Amino acid sequence: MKNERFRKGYRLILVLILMVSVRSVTFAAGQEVKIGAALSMTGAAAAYGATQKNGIQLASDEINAAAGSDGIKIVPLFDDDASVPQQGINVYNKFINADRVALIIGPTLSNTAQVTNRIAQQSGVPVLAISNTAKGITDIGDYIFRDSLTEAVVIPNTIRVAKEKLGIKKVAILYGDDDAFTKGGYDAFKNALSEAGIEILSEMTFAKGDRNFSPQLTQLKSLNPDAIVVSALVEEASGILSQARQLGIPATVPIIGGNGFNSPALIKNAGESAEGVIVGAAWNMTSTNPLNKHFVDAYTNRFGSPPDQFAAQAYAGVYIALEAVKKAGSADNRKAIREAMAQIKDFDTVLGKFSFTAGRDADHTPVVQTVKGGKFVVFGE
Ligand code: 1QQ
Repeated sequence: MKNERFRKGYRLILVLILMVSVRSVTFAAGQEVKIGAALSMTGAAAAYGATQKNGIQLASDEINAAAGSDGIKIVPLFDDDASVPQQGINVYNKFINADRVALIIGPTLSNTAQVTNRIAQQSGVPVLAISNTAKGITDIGDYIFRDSLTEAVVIPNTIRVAKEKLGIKKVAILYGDDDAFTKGGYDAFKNALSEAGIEILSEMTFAKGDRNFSPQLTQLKSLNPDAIVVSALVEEASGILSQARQLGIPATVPIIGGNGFNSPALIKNAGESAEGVIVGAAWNMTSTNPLNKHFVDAYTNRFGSPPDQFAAQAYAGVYIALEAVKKAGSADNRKAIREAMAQIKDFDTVLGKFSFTAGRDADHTPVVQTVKGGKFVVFGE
């Protein structure tokens, strides 16, 4: 009798342990999860914000239509960070205190993130960056994650491939010295170039909003570099490409860019002058990963033009956020969502199998692209 009771009690404890450890929490049907999306819809980074918004909208609508995701309904709240830190702060404060979001995706620029993310960290609100590639963003604290590969990871690979394929020996660098991303990209290029034994003939700067790059390009042309390395956001990058060719720097001198080049806006703005550009990326349109074809087709059908890397990282970001919410078993417990996010491993996304590093950065293989016939195509890996 005593034994029987013991056995029953034992079984009950086992079942309880199982229930807690499996955590197959189901949400009430239609349980809303508010995600704040701070994106650059205007200003210097507006070209990126537009496709990021599309990626987030598409993923959210797919999740909500499927309704199979434990009943979760994603409610994306979009707001414009205007590509400047102060507006990013306003948007973050609204998301955190008024909307009471479960987590925040964005802001678009590292330059804004390095300020806004401190607010989220202090408030205990998880942030999933989808396009910040500068050093130090996730070092702000343990609530800060990113699915965007850092320039420190991508650029050495770009330089290695460019050197192997083009035999580059000497370059000139042109970079924006007033932005966390363009400056960080410059640092990463400089390190990678010296590690690769490539000579730097000259380093020149510009500022966000500059339109005339002929003083720098004229000087640069006289140095006869094998390639020009540019760390810039897309508006300035487009001007540099067009003016370099107008000033007679031949197409045989390729321009190597950083993450800011990964937008179709570059090709649209610079036209012919964008041909032959070389840029490292976190994603390629023709990636054979099984989720990618669906994503590219669904995005193209809905928005009338194919996605870019920023759309892919945004789309992946929503699914990563959903996975964290599901694992946390809560639609609004920010601490539990943070903890679940840190556990994400080998999760299938359009970026490939996704895991965070111990430092909450993205961890997958970059690709090197070139522009050919008005399109980004794989240059090497
Ligand atoms: C950053 C970037 C930009 C190009 C994002 C759009 O990589 O600011 O970190």
